[in-house]
Amino acid sequence: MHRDTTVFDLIIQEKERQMNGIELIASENFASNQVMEAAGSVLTNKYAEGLPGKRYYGGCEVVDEIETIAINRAKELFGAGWANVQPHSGAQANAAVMLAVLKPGDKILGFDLSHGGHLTHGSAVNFSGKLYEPHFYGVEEDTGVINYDKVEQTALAEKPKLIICGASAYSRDWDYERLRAIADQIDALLLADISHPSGLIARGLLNDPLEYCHIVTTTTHKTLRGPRGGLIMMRDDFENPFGYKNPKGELRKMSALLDSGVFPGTQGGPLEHIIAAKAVAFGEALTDDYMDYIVQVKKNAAVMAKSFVDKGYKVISDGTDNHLMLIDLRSKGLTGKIAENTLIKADITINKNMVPFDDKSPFVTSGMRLGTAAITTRGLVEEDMEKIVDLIDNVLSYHYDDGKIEVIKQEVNEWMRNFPLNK
Ligand code: DSN
Repeated sequence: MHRDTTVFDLIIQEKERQMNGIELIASENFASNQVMEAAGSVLTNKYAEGLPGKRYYGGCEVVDEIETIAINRAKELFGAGWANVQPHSGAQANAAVMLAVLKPGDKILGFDLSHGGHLTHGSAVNFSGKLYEPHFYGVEEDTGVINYDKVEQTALAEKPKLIICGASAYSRDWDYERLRAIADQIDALLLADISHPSGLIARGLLNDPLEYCHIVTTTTHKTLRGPRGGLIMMRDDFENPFGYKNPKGELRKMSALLDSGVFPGTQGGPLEHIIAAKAVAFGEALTDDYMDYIVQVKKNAAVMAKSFVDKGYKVISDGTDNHLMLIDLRSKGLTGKIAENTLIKADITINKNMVPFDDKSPFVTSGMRLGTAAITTRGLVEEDMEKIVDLIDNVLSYHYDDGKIEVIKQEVNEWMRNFPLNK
């Protein structure tokens, strides 16, 4: 068959881009070769609607085994009692949960997108804000940290059916115990979306949401370093508190509601090639090598945040507990848009991000978000974080000087060539 060089030349180009640059987008990582091999395997050819042992198609014996391994490894990794590995993404996982537990118009309470939350936690432009009635909590302007007393006040006043915790740009750990106590006062369910810090949570470096949250969702490709995808988990199954019954008139278990929220509720055939890649990634995340990696991710982020503070940058909440940080650039007279567009000229990739109480639009923003998951996979350690902050500070200080930025780009490219993407 004719080789499609049009597409494959571009894939080679993208690999070069990833090799040459310093990747600081907090939600990205470099999957291992065996994760990518599974994701690119013949399993893409198979239809397998349903669950292992209960499929709507023949020939599912092998994918049943693979999906069962993925489920069991996810449970072992997170200490979960139940897992569904089929969601195509974090957004799909959240859609399935909401379809399972909410009716259109029900109230939800989530972390404000402009304070670091996620689109699927109630944003007006997302299904979660269109189908349900969203309410929000945020951080304090002076500390950049969530005030749980205010979360409680809003929860008691609005009585949402679902409280959502978790974020895309919040660098502090979560008080799941307090949130559960709040949820219990109003008989709400508590959902934790741990998409960003799931790798740190899996290996015990942050509080454990499964101990207190009814349901936990995550992506599998951020700190977890697997293929792009989603996952839903519970520590313990329970009868749904909303009176949803099966055709026999029995109260439905939450696991049954969640399974049907994924399929047939929001998805068709599962991506068995991606599920195999998830199984491989969960296996990797259980190893000592991954433990060393994720500990280094956290150390690198702490050093990077401190280096920014030392150079006079305003890091929201003054530091980080996890792999990421959010920086308010207003004190430097810069916007997120300028920072993103200038740093990319030096092959340093970050993303512009709203900061809490931002006065700029989401297309401009006052902030930038950075994370250490990807560069740590490449083998960078604490002293390299100081060097990266120096490079970023130089680029931003001379953002008007293309000649100087070109010199920094050469330095970045030569330096990064020493580090493989992954092994
Ligand atoms: N787009 C992801 C992130 O960058 O955090 C969240 O969906």
